[in-house]
Amino acid sequence: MEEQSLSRIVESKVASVAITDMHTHLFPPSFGSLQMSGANHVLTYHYLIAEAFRTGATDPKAFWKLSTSAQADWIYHRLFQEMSPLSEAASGVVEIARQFSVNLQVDGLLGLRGALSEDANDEYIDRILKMAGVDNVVMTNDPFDPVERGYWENKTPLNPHFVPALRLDPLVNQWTQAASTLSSLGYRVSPEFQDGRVVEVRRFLEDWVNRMAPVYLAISLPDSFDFPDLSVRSRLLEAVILPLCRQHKLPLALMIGAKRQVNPSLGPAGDSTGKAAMTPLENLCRDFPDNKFLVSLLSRENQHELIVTARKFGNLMPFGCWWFLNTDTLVEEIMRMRVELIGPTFIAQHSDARVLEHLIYKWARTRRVVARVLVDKYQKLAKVGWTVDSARIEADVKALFQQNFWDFASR
Ligand code: HDL
Ligand code: ZN
Repeated sequence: MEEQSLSRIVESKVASVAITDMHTHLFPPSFGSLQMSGANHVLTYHYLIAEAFRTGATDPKAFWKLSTSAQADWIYHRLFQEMSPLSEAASGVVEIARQFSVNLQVDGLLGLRGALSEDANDEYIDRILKMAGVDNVVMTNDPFDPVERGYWENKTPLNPHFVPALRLDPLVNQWTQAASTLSSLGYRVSPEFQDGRVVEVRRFLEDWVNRMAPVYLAISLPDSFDFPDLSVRSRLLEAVILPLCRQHKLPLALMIGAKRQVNPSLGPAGDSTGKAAMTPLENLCRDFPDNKFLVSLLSRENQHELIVTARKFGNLMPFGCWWFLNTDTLVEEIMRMRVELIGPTFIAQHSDARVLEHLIYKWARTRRVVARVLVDKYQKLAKVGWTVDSARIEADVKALFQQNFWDFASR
């Protein structure tokens, strides 16, 4: 197949592949107050808040007192009117606007507010998913959030495109507060973690696995994460979480390297990144061979060693270019490293979208970058006489954007 048609086929397969977005913070319309969409939420994405605060000119306390609409106005003024929206997140807003035939430079924020919808219904959801080419979004479901807990306890119906994932950060990272929440919910645990009460923590998790039917369990971990050690976290992992995942054949997603609240005045924008050690991950993958680990690391400096570790352990599935890594430059760098070291055996990306319309630019970008890398790799193969047909390219692309995830989850 000559070079031109090869790249045309690769580009069209990547452009058309239906995506499973395996980590987002999105919610269906039935989860009311938790569902985020519309121009004000697009503009007050915490990525843009952090960037706008860099321009100075406001006291964080004053900003947080503003309405979402006033916050959006200020961010728009600082990042779009007083400078060019060159960053990944700012240019993403321009790309969202264009998909809605809004020319921000002419129609302004008012035009975007008129085109997007803050009160998304299932029809709007379907429209955006179609624009982004996404057929499933995996949520981040936190039973320790009283608002979200209420929706689950009331058996709130789920739009079928939304897939639950049970997130356990409070249990694993803030045991003392989690223990008092569990006690208030009728689970007999105490702030001093006693191995004897492990059964009650297990009962709590079993209840939520039955209530949510999650596709995986997930925890984010600091850059300082160690395992094994004498921490409550290690004991919960070993005595409760890993056995439960094995029994239900559920992967455990480990998102490692988040340094929470390095600047609390920025609120949700106040987290940063730190390089994690790989030994804890090696210990987990080696000592728990019947557990499946979906892994994403936040530090760019961890990416190469994560892929090497994935070469050592088939029960480690690297996924996505997380948060500060979701930029054209770093997605390309990480995609190339992964293909070159482990072939098409990983999960190319997740959006981490918090606002529905974010899906549009995040996936358009990823598709463009992944297509560029794959064209290069297939052309290199062709130069040494290996030919691929359209069906094989389609299968490789589908593996990277959804099949590797579902196969790993159901393994
Ligand atoms: O812990 C996480 O799941 C992170 O993705 C955080 O939610 C982070 O604030 C984020 O939105 N990253 O994109
Ligand atoms: Zn996230």
